[in-house]
Amino acid sequence: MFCFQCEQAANGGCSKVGVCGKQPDVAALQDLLVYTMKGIAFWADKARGKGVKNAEIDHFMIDGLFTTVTNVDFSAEEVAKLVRKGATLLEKAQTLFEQANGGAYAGAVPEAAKGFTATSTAELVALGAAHGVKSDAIDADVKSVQEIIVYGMKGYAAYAHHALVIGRENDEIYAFTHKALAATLDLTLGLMDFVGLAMECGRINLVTMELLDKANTDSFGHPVPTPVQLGTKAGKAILVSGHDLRMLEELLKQTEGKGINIYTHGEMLPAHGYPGLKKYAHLAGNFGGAWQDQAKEFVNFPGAIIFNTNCIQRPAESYKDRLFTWGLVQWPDVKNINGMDFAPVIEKALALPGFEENLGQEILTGFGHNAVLGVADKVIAAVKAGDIRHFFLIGGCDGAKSGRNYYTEFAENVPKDCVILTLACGKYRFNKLDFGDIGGIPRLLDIGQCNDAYSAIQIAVALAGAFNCGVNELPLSFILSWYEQKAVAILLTLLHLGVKNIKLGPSLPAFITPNVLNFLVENFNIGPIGTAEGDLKQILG
Ligand code: FSO
Ligand code: SF4
Repeated sequence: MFCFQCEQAANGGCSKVGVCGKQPDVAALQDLLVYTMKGIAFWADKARGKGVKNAEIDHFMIDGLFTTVTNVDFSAEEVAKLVRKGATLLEKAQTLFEQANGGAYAGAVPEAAKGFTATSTAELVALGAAHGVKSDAIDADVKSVQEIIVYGMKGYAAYAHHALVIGRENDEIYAFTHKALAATLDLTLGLMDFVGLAMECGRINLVTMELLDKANTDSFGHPVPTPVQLGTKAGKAILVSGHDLRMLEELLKQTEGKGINIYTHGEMLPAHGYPGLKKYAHLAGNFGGAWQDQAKEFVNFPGAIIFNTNCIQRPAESYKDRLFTWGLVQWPDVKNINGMDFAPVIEKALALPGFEENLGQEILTGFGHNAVLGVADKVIAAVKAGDIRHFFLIGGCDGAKSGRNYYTEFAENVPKDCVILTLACGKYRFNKLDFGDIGGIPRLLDIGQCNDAYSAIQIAVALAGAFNCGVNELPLSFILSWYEQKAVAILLTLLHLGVKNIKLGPSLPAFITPNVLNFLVENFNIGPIGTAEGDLKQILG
C-alpha cells in the first residue's frame, strides 16, 4: 500500500499500514475504487458531451469518493462491494455513451476505462495493489496536482453526500467530477491544465458548501448563538459524532419521550445552534473533545455511540459493542445502520446505565453567516472605532500529531482587541477557554462545521463590501490547520477566491512537491505556520 492523502501520513506516506488504522487490503480496494471511478468518469464525461447523464452513476461517484476519505470506511468487504458495483456502472456508462454516439468510441480508450472481470475480494485486492497512487509513471509535479484535485473532490463529495441526504443536489458537481476524474487519464494534458482544474475544484467545493448550507438552513433554520452544556443530564444517553444534521434530526425524533438524552461529539457541536434541532429538549449537550481523543473518552460514555461521518478510529474493546456506524461509515465488526431506523441504537442506549445529573461549563456556538451578518453594523462600527483591530480565522481540523498546540497558543495570545472566528474540529484546541467580548461581541465566534467555511467566506465578502476593499485588504488572517481531504477542498476554495497569506499547519502535505509548493508560495504567499508568537507579531506588524 501507499497512501499520503492526510496530514498524519507516516514518513511521506503510509506504506505498511495506515497510521489511521487502514489495512493494506482496504487501501488496495480504495485505490481500485478510485481507479474504477476514473474509468466510469471517462465514459460518463463523454456521454454528457452527447447530452446523456445518469443519476445512479452520478450518485455512485459521490458515495465512492466520500468512502475513500480518511477515517470513513475501514471494511474490506464493504469497499469491495462498492468496487463491484463500480465495475457494473463502468459498463453502464460505456453503453450510455455508445448508444448516444451511435457506435463505439473512435479514439484510444485508457486502461482504467476498459473495466475488469475480477470479482472475488482477494482478486480485487490484488488488482488494487497494482493501481495505487504511484502506479502510473507520470511527471511528479503533474501527479502532485492530480492528487490535490482528487483529494479536493473527495472533500466536496462528503458535503454533496450530506446535501443529498436532504434531497438537494446540483448537476454542476457531477459534471465537474466526471470531467476532472477523466482528465487524470488524459496523457495529453499538462501541469497548467491540472492547475486550472484544481482552481475549478475549489469553485465546485464552494458551490457544494453553498448547496449544503442552503439544505441545512432551509431544513433547520439559520443557526442562532446558543449556549451548549458540556456537563451531563440525568438519563439514558446517545452520542452522535460526525457532520450529518439530517441523521441527527431523525434520531432526535425517534428518541423523543423515551428518557434518552442526545449528546453531540466533535463536528456535531454546531448542531445545537439550529432552531430546528435545538427545539428538541433532549438535545442535551456536547461530550468530549476532538475526534482524535475518542478512544480514551468514549470509554466514559455510558450510552450508545453512533458515527454518521468521519472521523472514526479503531474502537477500544470496552465500547465496541455499544458503537454504531451510519451510512457509508464502516468499521469491521461494528454494527452499521443503513437508513433511518435507529431502533437498535435506541435499544442499546436503554440497556445501558446513562448519566447522572452533573451540569458543567457552557460554551457558545451558532455564529453562522446569518447570525454574524445580522449584527454586521455593530461589527463594522467596532472596527471603524478601533475597538476591533483584527480578525483571525483559526480553524480547520484537529489531529493527533504534535505541533497542534500552536493553535491553542495562537488563540491564547491573540490581543484582546481582536476577534477569533473558528470552524471545524480544530476549535477544540481552544473553545473551552474564556475569551470575553468586545462591546458585547464575543471574541470567539464559532461559525460551525468545516463546511461552514461557506459562512466564513460570506462574512469575509460582506466585510470587504462594507469597507470597499478586497478580502486580502481586510484586517483578517487565515490560520488554518488541516488533517484530511475536506481541508484540501476548502483550501482550494480559498485559493480559487484569491485569498492570500494563508498560514497552514501543523505540517505541509506530503503530496505537494517542492515545485508545486513554490507555485503556491509565489502566487498566493501561502506559508507554513511558525511559532504562535512570531506569526502574531508578523501579522499585526
Ligand atoms: Fe474534523 Fe474529521 Fe470536519 Fe474533517 S472531524 S477532521 S476536515 O473529518 O471534516 O473538521
Ligand atoms: Fe496514512 Fe492518512 Fe492514508 Fe490513513 S489516510 S493510510 S493515515 S495517509
